[in-house]
Amino acid sequence: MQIGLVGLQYSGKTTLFNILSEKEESEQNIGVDKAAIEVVKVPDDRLELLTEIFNPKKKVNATIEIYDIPGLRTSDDGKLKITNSFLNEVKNNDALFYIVRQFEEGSVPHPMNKIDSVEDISFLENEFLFYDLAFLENRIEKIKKEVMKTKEERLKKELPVIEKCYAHVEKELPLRKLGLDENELKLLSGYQLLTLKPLVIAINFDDNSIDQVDEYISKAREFINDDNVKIIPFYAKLELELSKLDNEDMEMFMEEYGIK
Ligand SMILES: Nc1nc2c(ncn2[C@@H]2O[C@H](COP(=O)(O)OP(=O)(O)O)[C@@H](O)[C@H]2O)c(=O)[nH]1
Ligand SMILES: [Mg+2]
Repeated sequence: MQIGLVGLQYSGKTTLFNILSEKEESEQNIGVDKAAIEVVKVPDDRLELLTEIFNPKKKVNATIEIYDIPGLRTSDDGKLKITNSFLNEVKNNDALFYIVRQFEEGSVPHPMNKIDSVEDISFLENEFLFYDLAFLENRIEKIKKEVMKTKEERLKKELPVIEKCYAHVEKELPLRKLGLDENELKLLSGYQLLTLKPLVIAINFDDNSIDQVDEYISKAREFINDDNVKIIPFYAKLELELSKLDNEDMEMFMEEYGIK
């Protein structure tokens, strides 16, 4: 299965990607905006978590492709730029991992100059809702035309499902919260609807924001309001340091920072 790391520029995607893929420092692409695919053999709790959520049958020796999607940047008008190539790269994943930032770091400015992980989650959700809404609207029109011409049974069955999805997304609710049944999901499986994809949200903290972990995890949970979405803290920079230490030093380090 393929998981896409999605987020704004400088949220820590590539750092996380490097930790998960256990890249040597010399091969790392930190700060670089390059899409990369990597096959990773579940060496990490987070991937364990993902295989449990998404892929229980294949847990043994599961390999997961992690896709480091180039981050969203602002264009000249100061707004974040959503391009078709970005959306296409998001679409191609079986599950999404939102990487949002809750660390201050002067040398790497947040694209909107505002550190607020919930706002970034909300931004991604809204853009993806908007994409789904446009897709569904188009599809409804197409089906209606086709049904008049061909009276095809499959399309007749599809229409109410698409309309139900449309009505839900129109209320600004993600499709993962619609509770679609197996048949409905099957009908939709070819369409790559973004808010239907299984989601994990990872909030990136550092040693200055570590005491805010509970606060921001709760805020994100309140915003998402969906028990099927896992929300986890991670510590990109600290973990990168950790990955260079041996076991004994690592335990001391983790204790010092209160990382479990
Ligand atoms: N202080 C601090 N810096 C971080 C943290 N995570 C990432 N960075 C830095 O932010 C920059 C961008 O990180 P990167 O992983 O390339 O972000 P991406 O644009 O989302 O891929 C790099 O210089 C990282 O070292 C963090 O938790 N704390
Ligand atoms: Mg990057």
